[in-house]
Amino acid sequence: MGKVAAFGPPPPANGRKLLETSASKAASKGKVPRRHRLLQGLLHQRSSSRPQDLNVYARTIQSWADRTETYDMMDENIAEIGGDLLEIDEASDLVTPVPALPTVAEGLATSLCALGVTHALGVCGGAQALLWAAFSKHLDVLHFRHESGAAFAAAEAYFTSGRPVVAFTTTGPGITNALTGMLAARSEGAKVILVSAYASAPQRGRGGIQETSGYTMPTTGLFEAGAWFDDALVLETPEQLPQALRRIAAGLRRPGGYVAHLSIPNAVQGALLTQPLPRLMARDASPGVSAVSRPGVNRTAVARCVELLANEPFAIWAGFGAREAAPALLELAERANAPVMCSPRAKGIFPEQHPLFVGVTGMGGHTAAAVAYMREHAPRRVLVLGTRLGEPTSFWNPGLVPEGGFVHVDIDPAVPGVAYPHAETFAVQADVGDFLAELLAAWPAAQAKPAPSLPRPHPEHPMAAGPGRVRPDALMSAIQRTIVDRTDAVVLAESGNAFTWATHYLRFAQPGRYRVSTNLGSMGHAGTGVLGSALGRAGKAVAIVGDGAMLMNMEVNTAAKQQLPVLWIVLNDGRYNMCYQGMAALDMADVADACFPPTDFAMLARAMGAEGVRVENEDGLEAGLAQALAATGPFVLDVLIDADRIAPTNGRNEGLRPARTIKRQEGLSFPVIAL
Ligand SMILES: Cc1ncc(C[n+]2csc(CCOP(=O)(O)OP(=O)(O)O)c2C)c(N)n1
Ligand SMILES: [Mg+2]
Repeated sequence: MGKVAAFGPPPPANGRKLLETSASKAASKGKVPRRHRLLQGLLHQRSSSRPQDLNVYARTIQSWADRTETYDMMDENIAEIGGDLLEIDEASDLVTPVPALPTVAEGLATSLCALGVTHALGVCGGAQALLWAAFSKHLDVLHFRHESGAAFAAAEAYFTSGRPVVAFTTTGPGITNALTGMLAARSEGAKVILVSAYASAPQRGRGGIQETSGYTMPTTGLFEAGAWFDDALVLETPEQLPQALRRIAAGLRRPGGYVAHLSIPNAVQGALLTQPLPRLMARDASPGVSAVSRPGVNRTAVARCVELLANEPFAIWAGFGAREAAPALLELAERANAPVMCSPRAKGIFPEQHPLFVGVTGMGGHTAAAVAYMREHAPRRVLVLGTRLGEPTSFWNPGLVPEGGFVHVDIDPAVPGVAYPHAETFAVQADVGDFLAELLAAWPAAQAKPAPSLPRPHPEHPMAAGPGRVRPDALMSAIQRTIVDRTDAVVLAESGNAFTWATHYLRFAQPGRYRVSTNLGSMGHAGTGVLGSALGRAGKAVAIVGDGAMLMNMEVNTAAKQQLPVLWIVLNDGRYNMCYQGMAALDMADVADACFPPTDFAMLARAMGAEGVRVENEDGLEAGLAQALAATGPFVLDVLIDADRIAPTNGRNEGLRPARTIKRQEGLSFPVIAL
């Protein structure tokens, strides 16, 4: 018994014809039925065999059929060729086609499917034709206009769907284009598998089109695990695929993010698998189900946390890593009357309207309110849950370090203590949800400390429509009323003034409603990632973006093709305004030009197959938003905003001042940010 594998598209008509002619010739010459059936068996393979192979088989068989004297030899030879293709039952003389083993591309596509992937987002190219075809058969493939947009969208689709997502590219520029989005996926903690094409071994170094190899591109980092990817591999033979899949399954099972790169030479994409692939299932890649997914919670550490926290007032500082633990976080805060502050990415994990909410720290947040709380209420310790306390969250502000230091819980043991190396830190490695469950179980029933009275951190929204262009704060107020409070749409805010206005003004009451990338903070992330958000939740997603970012990476045409329910709200000010205002704050606005010609985004949207409306003043805001929300497909709301209204960057520009002008605090190796 032998096997033959499937290989790409069905054979061309001439291959099929030859086979059919051979079969009928053999039959007409009165050959034994077994041979006829062998030929029919080969015919059965036609939909799954490589065209060139079929042609060879067909010609060989035809020549045998024409020469009856080679009849006995034919038996042997057919067995030799057909033995690979067919199962022959000697007793009954029955011949059946062996189920074909797939190609690498096919095997990869079906395995990714089995691991829970449903979507592949990318841009096509000749070198990944077989991958593209295989993905198209087994996954929902969405073509983007730029690979980075595809990768940003893949990351965001992960966050709204909880499923790993494939990003795919061709060789060379396809891979390099995807890198920013992949870096964002990694820094955000998404699960994205990049599948790309690589030059076939015999062609490397010979000047191939878009050659992708060590001769033309850096291999370190791109095709090896490191700072770009958790796992990266060039698949040199089909035999490596099972191992690669096992690695991917293990990576997907990890708590937190996982970003892999599998690059496949085109000869290997079409190569037949020589053994069946391991049978994978979505649960092999699910951190929720797998026994090895998360470290357990150390009870001794929990007991120590109770000692450190329960006897004196403490505050909680929640990050994105706490997003699946919102109910437990609320319970702990309310049982202990512990005030809660959060990182920008954690908005909504603790309800922002709650009386115990101190404010958002960091980029665009309410750092002044948080520092005032720390000064006036002087909690003994701060329980940090799932944030690395990096610059976008803390600005490394010493005013946020409590007297007794941090109790810092993170799934990543490398996180605690790093942002504030001088602060006393009790580190606990655990999933935040698992930790809180144990902590609540061990929490003393004794009377909680009285709840402090805290001012509301969010500024009042301007209600009355002002004259002239739209004030960004008035826009946020309208977005709050029409989108945040009245729909369940996911809102993404783009790097630029957009994310400072949104983080500062919008108020969320649930996790999963607000997305912002603050660490990598790449322009283009929200404006293109929003397609993934909509795709992943099969519902409305809204991106608040600057005009500069919108011009940098635009996927309106992609959304139009798919009729995705995406709404872009463009802060149209004809400037890289965050940079403009930043330079002005540093007294350098007159030496550096951050302006660009005005753009009509409503017209641009219509030109690309989406709907578009321009709002020129605050009177038109509500109607514009209502129209935008009513749209079932992509919609661009082009809002002419007042560019001179200073965005709430909150200390960021101070951090950029030349070092000599910044106060230094003894014992700290970083500049103190003035508030
Ligand atoms: C890829 C990338 N390049 C450059 C930057 C630096 N940067 C941050 S905000 C900004 C200007 C954003 O302009 P725009 O999108 O128009 O938003 P605005 O601040 O004007 O609202 C720039 C250039 C960045 N964050 N990402
Ligand atoms: Mg702008």
